[in-house]
Amino acid sequence: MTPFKAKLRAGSPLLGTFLQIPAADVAEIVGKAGFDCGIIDCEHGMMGTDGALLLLRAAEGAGLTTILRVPGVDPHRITQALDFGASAVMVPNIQSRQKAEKAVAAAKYHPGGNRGVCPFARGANYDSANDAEYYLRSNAETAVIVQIEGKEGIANLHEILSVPSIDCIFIGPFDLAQSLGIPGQVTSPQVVEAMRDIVKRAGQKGIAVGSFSVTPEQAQRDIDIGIQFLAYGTDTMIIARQFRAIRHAIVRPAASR
Ligand code: 3PY
Ligand code: MG
Repeated sequence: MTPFKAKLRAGSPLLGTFLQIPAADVAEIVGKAGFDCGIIDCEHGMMGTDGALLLLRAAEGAGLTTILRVPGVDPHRITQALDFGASAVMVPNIQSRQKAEKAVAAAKYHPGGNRGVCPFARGANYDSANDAEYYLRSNAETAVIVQIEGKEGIANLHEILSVPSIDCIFIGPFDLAQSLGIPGQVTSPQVVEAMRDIVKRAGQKGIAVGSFSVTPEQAQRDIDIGIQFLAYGTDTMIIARQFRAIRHAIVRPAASR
């Protein structure tokens, strides 16, 4: 399975979705539907660590590249995500250079950081103790995605972008809209302008940008403004919308009495 970083480097737009339901079947369904990647969401939703591991295994079997979103800038959770075997870690709400550095340090072995070492973890192929290349290979292959989703992160974007080993900036339009004082208004000109600015500034540093969309029109607009990594909805959203659409589409006669 191609790691997220390699897919990103290939340059074409990537399609993913957030996986919040701790059922292996969903990861398989998404993989077999031909999506590029699944973001196992341990920030929101109902995903515990056991569920995350289950999904990682199922996703791999279905050819779906995995990203694990941790709940925050927690070095233990970041290390654990990579030890589990996720090919990328996504860290929410990065507001400063220090937080970005902390995230990267937890994801990279020396000399790129101080990631906790266990050469017997799943992500280390269960035994890399005698593999001298393991540390460098892992540093080179695993991706770090940091989320910019607030005014503070935008204000400090220049410094955040200068932290080595950040592979992708992921915009969180819902948190961003809230931070701009317009919660829920993810397609408002203010949010879109902020997104354009992030894409432009990250592009100047050669860093790819991803974002979250909840309608095909929004996803198309994201492509138009230069978003390379499209995360379309969550599994919960897609299932809920389909069930509701079917309920509305089937016209049932009213009861006769
Ligand atoms: C947001 O919109 O805030 C996100 O983090 C998307 O997952
Ligand atoms: Mg968010």
